[in-house]
Amino acid sequence: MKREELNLYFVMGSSDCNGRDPSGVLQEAINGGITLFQFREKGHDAKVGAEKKELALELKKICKRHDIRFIVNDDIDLAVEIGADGVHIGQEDTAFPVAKEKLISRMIIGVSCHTVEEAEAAVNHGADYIGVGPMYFTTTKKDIREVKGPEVVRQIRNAGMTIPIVGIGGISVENTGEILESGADGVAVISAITKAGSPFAAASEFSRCIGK
Ligand code: TZP
Ligand code: MG
Repeated sequence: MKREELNLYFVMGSSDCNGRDPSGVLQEAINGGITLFQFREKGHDAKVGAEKKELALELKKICKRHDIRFIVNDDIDLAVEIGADGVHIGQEDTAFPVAKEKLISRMIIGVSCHTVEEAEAAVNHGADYIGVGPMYFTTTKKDIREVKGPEVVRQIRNAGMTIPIVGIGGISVENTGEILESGADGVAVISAITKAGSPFAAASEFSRCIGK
């Protein structure tokens, strides 16, 4: 994948949208300039089964219309079934080789990493990009690891890794600059867009700040 695709990575599921229609939120975010989308359907009221699939297909269609690639969080079977562009897996999710085996070739695989060691393992497995975080404190994900800030990204770059990196966790327009300065190719954002009064305005501000 082109590293520019990670510039403004929007991550979202229905429970992130404050009761708003996820399709509308996604459409606004796309209009505001997001460069990649991840469907992350989590939380106590998350959709499952047929409803989850239906929402995934709806959001994928919107992405496709605008040439934004559509990544599915964790659910490899769903990703394959609906012809997603890729998957994103965490350290506690399906092991990389198992995921790789199930996927259709050319599908993107992103991996969440929290340390230089995890990043090295992901690179060795052949990950297309890594998500590093949490950069800052966030209440969006309940089981977050220790907050280490952009310093981890700097350590990964200093260890010589050139893999595309996106920072995640508590990212706002205000702290985006320091994430990019640490060596990340972009920012992955949930609440700063989904909980904004105007997801369009929020995504537009990020785009301006990233300047690409
Ligand atoms: N992984 C690490 S932090 C996080 C995920 C999925 C949540 C990011 O959400 P927000 O609202 O942008 O802090
Ligand atoms: Mg996960």
